[in-house]
Amino acid sequence: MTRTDRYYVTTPIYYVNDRPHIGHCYTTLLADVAARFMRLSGRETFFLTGTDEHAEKVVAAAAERGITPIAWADRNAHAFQEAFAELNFSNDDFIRTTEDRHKDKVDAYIRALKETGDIFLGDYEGWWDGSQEEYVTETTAREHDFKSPVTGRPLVKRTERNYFFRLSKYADRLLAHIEANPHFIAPEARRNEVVGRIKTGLQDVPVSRAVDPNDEAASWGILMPDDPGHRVYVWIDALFNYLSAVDTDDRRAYWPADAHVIGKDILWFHAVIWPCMLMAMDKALPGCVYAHSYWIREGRKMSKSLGNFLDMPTLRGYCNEFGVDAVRWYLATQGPMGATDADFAHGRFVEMYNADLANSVGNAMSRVSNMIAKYFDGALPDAKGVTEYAGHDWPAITNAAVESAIAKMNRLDIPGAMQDGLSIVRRVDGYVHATEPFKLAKDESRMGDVAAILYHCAEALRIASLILWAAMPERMEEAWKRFGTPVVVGETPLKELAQWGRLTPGTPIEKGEALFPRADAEAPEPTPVGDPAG
Ligand code: ME8
Repeated sequence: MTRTDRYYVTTPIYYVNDRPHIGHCYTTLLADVAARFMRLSGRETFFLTGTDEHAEKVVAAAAERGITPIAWADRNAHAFQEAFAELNFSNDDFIRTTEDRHKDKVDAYIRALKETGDIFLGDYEGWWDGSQEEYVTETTAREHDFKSPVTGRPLVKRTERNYFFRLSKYADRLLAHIEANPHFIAPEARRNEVVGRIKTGLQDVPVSRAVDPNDEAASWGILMPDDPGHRVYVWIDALFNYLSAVDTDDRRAYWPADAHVIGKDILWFHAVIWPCMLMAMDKALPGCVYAHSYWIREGRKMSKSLGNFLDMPTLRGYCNEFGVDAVRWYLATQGPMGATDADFAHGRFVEMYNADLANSVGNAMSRVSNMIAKYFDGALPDAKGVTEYAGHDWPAITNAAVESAIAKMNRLDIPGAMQDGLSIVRRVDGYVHATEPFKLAKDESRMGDVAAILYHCAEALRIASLILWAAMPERMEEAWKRFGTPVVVGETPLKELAQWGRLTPGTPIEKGEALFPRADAEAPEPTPVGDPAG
């Protein structure tokens, strides 16, 4: 099997101290849409997400509650798993950094890097941001008045004897790689930021923290091989997850990952430190590090201090009211995939729901099935080989949309690919409007035209539904059922499934309830469902 037949996509592994919120769900949704699309395309796909559990604050949070760190981590990792199941994510695995399968690999990777001299012991002095568990550069510290750029808490000067990774050694190779692979860091604005910063010079980075072996907290994490006085820095531990999860005989062929989908906050680790570590380990680099921007809420930044994160109870409220697929659609198509942030605003949600789903996809599907019910007793009519009518060359139209969606998904342009699906639906609307089958049906001699028109509409909508399925699996599977064309994902590749003419005349077409009932633009925001803390 060649590389292009496989697809490996990852999300960040999330800090287990937080409750899942829209940000975690968004990144994981993007990876889910990509994974689903690739599976449908016929690629052998592996989609990984998980939790990052060895942070110092996990020990503190557990102690506050009088439970063990692992009990606290279990509880919260479970909350992420549940949230992701509610949103119908299709991850193939969920890695937790506290699992032996991860810890054992990290130990082996670090040993190998010590062996080659890429990890060595040295002294480090810097500004420590305790709230983020990371050092910030002298420049950043000054710019933020020696306070954390994220939480505003004071930075402290710390000196440590640490193990370091020889990042400086790889700067030139990394720059050359970024130049030779224009999509390696996306979107482009992010790539330019990273390149600019690399050019100012790369310093070796600490990869361990000194610990007191007698301190109970020290046992939380992965100890440096052969040196119990040091623990692997949580960020280094976490980055290895992308490799450790597939570093087994049955999964090894998935490496390198095709895409690491992340938020802009963690770009440096993914676009600079991680690729250099991979070079040091003599491993191939991922195809793309895609760093999206942030969701904000009704025009305001979401933050822990403001306590206004759009949380699971709120998202669940939307899912209950509009359906899981409507929430997935809004996030996937209106989200901050580019270099600017996106606003989650209730008014906008309802507007897009009505425009894209109720009035377009749902309306076109019910209109066409209603006419088939009325004029052909619910059995799909025969177009008798006519594929071009009233200036619409349907095989060409649908083929172009599918080709375009595939090309866009290959560079993770998810909103663009979804618009390709929607564009077919809009063409169907325009076609019905232009040809007026409901008027032609009044004339018995024109029933052949009506049959051709309705076959074209149903077939075009079937092909649109294949593209839209990645974002809206549940509703599109319902559409497949109604059109009598259930799809076993991965069995027949998308290009073949999307060939014109696969719908068989005579197939019963079910009417059913509206796929996306129209929403009242004046109705208030849905009531949150469930306990925000639990
Ligand atoms: O950083 N909008 O974990 P984390 C969109 N454990 N996405 C958002 C967001 C927002 N407002 N807020 C957060 C960590 N995110 C580390 C990662 S990976 C080896 C280790 C998303 O729980 C976004 O994907 O803080 C961001 O990168 C991620 O949550 C940070 O999750």
